[in-house]
Amino acid sequence: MTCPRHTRVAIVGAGPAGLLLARLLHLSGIECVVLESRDRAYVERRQRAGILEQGTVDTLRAAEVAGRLDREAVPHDGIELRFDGRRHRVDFPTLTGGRRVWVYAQTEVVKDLIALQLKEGPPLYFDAPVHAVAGADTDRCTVHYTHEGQDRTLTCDYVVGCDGHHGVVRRALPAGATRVHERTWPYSWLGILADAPPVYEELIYAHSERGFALASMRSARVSRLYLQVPNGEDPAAWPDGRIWDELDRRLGAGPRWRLERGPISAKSVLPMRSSVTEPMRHGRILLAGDAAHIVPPAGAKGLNLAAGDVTVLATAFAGLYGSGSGELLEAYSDTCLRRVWQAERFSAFMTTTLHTAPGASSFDARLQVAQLDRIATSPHAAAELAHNYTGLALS
Ligand code: RFL
Ligand code: PHB
Repeated sequence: MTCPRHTRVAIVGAGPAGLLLARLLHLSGIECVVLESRDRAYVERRQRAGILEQGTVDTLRAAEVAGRLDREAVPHDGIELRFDGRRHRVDFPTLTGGRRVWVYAQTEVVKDLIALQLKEGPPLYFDAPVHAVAGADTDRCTVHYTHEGQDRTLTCDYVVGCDGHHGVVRRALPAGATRVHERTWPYSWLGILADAPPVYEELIYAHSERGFALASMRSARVSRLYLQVPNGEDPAAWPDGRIWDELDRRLGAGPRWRLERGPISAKSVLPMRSSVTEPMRHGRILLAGDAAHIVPPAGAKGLNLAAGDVTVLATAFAGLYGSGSGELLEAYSDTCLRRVWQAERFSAFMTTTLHTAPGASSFDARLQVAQLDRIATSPHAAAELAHNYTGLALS
């Protein structure tokens, strides 16, 4: 296969950030190439996020990749909080003037974007790991990668690192060019995918003395469920029966109600980190999505932030290559970081409010319940949650 030797924008990584950026650039007539280290099947199978903000859906529609999403995604107008033996529903449209979220798995977004890109372009190479990037401070960048057993190079005007939290592009930036702010959380999630109908029509976020639980879904027949577990937990310590029993307890099952059980098709432990790299650009190298920042998943923000970054970036490149104005590209990092820090703040709030930290006292637990009670009884507190969950209207 002949691979291009030069392009305008080289995109490293075919997760949601890289694929959506490629699609948006393609629609603006800006030449780009996507290089992905894994194979297509692996990228399409990776189980991750499940909630799309309205702004993300709007971007996918503008990118003309929302045909299946518009048929299959399920709008959600609220979430349920369970705590202290109580249930409280947070109604998004009432509290936010009409905003909502959509249940449509990241795997499906990725499949839709890949199918379209392989049909219409721009070039997308799987099994093409990038191992070095050079030239951030020069007038041209070089990307070194391997494909079909051969070492290759791609020169370009700009490189965008959409290669996730463990990617290579961030590490290619000169020492001292960026600063990383981070926090490791003292607990993880055990996530499962089960062939069982969702327990409830909306997501349930449950606080309990035994730790946090989340009941989400992928379809009318497939549930996605999470349990807080200690860091370093081995999934093998959680046979299926133990998982269902624990979910029942944390979600407040009683004599008249318990989860409908089914075969578990995937089981893994996800550590949690918050991290932001500032700035998100140095010279000709830019970072987007998880390559620049990660959030703990309780706020459902990771994928939505990635979509937000590349929307800003695509508009900036359109300005540069269309009218020759680099103003938006200059502002890229600052524009994104404002929204990123709001998402970090909200994700940290959801995490600390809902999880039981090791060594937490009964005082800590009562404070959490008081916080949740405040959301349940104050429209202002509920609106703050609803606005953040559905996505803040920041440019
Ligand atoms: P991705 O999806 O990690 O994609 C990065 C892509 O880059 C490729 N890559 C390389 N390609 C070429 N050369 C290299 N040297 C490369 N190194 C890496 C990778 O193979 C991959 O295809 O990042 P992106 O596009 O920024 O998208 C971000 C989202 O994936 C992420 O924010 C969310 O999925 C976060 N996240 C979750 N968010 C939620 O809102 N809810 C969740 O339940 C949830 N679960 C998760 C998650 C993230 C996880 N990771 C990253 C560990 C579960 C996991 C396991
Ligand atoms: C999911 O469906 O995977 C999901 C939903 C909401 C979250 C995290 C994960 O906050």
